[in-house]
Amino acid sequence: MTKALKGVRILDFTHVQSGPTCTQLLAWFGADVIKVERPGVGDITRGQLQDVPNADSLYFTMLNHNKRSITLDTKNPKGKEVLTALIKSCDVLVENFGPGVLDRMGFPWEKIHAINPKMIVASIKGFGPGPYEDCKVYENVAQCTGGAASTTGFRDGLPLVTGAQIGDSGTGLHLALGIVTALYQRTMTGEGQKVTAAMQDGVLNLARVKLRDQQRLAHGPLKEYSQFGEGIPFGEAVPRAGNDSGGGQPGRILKCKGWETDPNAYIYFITQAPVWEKICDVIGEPVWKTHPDYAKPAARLPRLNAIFARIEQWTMTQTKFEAMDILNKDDIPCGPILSMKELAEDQSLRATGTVVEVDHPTRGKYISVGNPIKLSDSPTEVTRSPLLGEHTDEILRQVLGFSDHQVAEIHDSGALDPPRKQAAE
Ligand code: CAO
Repeated sequence: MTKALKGVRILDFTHVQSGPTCTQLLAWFGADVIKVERPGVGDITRGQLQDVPNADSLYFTMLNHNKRSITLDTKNPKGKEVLTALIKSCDVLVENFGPGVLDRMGFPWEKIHAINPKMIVASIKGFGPGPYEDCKVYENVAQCTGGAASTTGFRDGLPLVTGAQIGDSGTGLHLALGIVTALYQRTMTGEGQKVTAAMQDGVLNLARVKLRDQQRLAHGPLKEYSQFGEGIPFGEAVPRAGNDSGGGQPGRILKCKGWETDPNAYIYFITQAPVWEKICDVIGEPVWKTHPDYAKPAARLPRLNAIFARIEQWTMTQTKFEAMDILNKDDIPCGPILSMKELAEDQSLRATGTVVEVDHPTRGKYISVGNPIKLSDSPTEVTRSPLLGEHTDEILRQVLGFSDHQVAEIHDSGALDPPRKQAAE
């Protein structure tokens, strides 16, 4: 079966997490992704958080599946020639260098566009144009500057960052959409264009409901926030809402059987209005169906803490999975808090390819998250990440068409070797 992006070639200048998640998705959809890495070191994550000595880290392997790797010193004159040839033969250049790096390398947009007018140049930066545009940015910086941290956590506690990498992987996803959109537009215009996604913007986009609430504040308190029921006045900005639901239907994380010893024996429970009567039956409070303090959503709002305390009395009699089964029969929205261990062992996620086992020549077998986006006519087969420079000669010959003599010249130039200073360290 053919792949959706078959025939698209990506010049992958990405590193760390944000950019690599983007190009990994494109590779899973069938693009030929050529990852250009610094000779000797490669993507810095190869050596970060290493769990197996002398093997690429999981940090690297889990973000760089289905790619090929070429090492190239792009500051070496011959290296620049190779890079120019790569620009001519690729459709998209993706990069998440620090601000200005590509220009300093001698490849600003104007030059790339002149070399290959069809090339799409896609970039992730921490910030868009403005006061912070020159800053280098990592995940948690984006979470803090994009509105996620100020709205995550409990009202009386510190702002919190989330475990989900919404700054890095979230922005990678945004960029991937920008790239395929630009590729589609190119089929009509024949021209490349610049695609940029700033991490701050990506996080703000994902925190969109909180900007909604910021404006609602001007018209009165946010009644679905626990703080309203607790009689605590709202300030000028959207507060942290603990585990309240963002959708306007009250929701909380509640203890389940075993919570005393299992840190994940909890369930998310939403008291969605249309199923309120069923909730009353399940928890053994049928009188709440008609009682004026409980029957209507507005009446319940000031009593949410007491209501959820009563629901929790019931959830504590069930395991999170038993509660899920019982509640789902009545379409009561809920979800067990699943640990990474449970997700890693989940057979249904294995069956769909969302969790995959991959073999690697130096580290052996490991599991990874596969492609979460399923295309019926473009199935994803996850293959291992490349070793550093594993495909250098293959790319020089097969993709760029260099002769043996030219390849030897490139080797002799030092363009494929680590810069001398690093080699001496
Ligand atoms: N050959 C020669 N030089 C190379 C090279 C190659 N193949 N690949 C990279 N380099 C050089 C660059 O030219 C640059 O040199 P100069 O600074 O002298 O111009 C240098 O490597 C450093 O590049 P960098 O600024 O991208 O890397 P960094 O480690 O200093 O910063 C990061 C990392 C992530 C903070 C920065 O790249 C960044 O802000 N990126 C944009 C935002 C982003 O994606 N952040 C997410 C990171 S994941 O949490």
